[in-house]
Amino acid sequence: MKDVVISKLIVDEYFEKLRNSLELDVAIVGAGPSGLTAAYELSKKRFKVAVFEERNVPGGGIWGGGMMFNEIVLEKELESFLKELEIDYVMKEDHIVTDSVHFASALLYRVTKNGVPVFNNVSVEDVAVQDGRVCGVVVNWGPTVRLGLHVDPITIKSSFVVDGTGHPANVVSLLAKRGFVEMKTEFPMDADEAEGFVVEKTGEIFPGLLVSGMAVCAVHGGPRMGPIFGGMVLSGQKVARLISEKLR
Ligand code: 48F
Repeated sequence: MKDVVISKLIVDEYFEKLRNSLELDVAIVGAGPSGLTAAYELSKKRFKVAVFEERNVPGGGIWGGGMMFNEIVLEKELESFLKELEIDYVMKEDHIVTDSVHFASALLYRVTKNGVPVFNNVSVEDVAVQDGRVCGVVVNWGPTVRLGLHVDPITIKSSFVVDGTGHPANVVSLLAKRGFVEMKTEFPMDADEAEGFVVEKTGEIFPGLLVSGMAVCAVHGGPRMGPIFGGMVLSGQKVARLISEKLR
């Protein structure tokens, strides 16, 4: 029966992918622009990386552009990054403007093409901590977590974990509520200030746990910003650089 062959192929391939991801160099939580950029940069250096995304559709806040006007803006300094990824864009008023669906698709294509598994529908509900260091992520199905079902998770070992969960900083908040770290809150909108703030404060917040993207503003008390994505890309690049240095 063809249907059973199809089921077998899916189950076999998925479990091989999952089994190969049980011990990682880097677990990236959240498939938004910063997490995907970090995954892309780390994959170029051949580190063992996986991305965990609680929603069905990876890409985070990219798809919707600003208020569902599906265009995003980046600083002109990111031109070489867009060229590297073969993303089309226009340059206007000293800024890059690109179609958000095109940008999200290109980033996802490059990450997966480089062999990084993106586990969509998988939520990171906790971290593993041993000897005062984050050493893995505790995962469950996204819908299981959302519905509050009483189902125990499984654990994935990782030398480093990146909180790329955007505005709520969901991973850092797990440590904050236990008193391991202090967490501030995101400040009101100010794109001029926010872009630089995000990049400057991107880094390790607790041994083994780094924070990137908008989660940085929630953790360190920086302003939010609208659909300008240069800071997200630069933050993803910086977190990848910091981890690469530590892993080497
Ligand atoms: O919010 P998001 O796009 O993160 P980001 O990389 O980029 C922020 C921008 O999109 C935008 C902005 C700047 O222009 O203000 O908002 O900082 O993506 C975060 C992803 O993390 C997922 C969530 O579904 C989203 O796709 N996520 C959140 N919590 C978890 C998670 C979790 N516990 N486990 C897995 N995924």
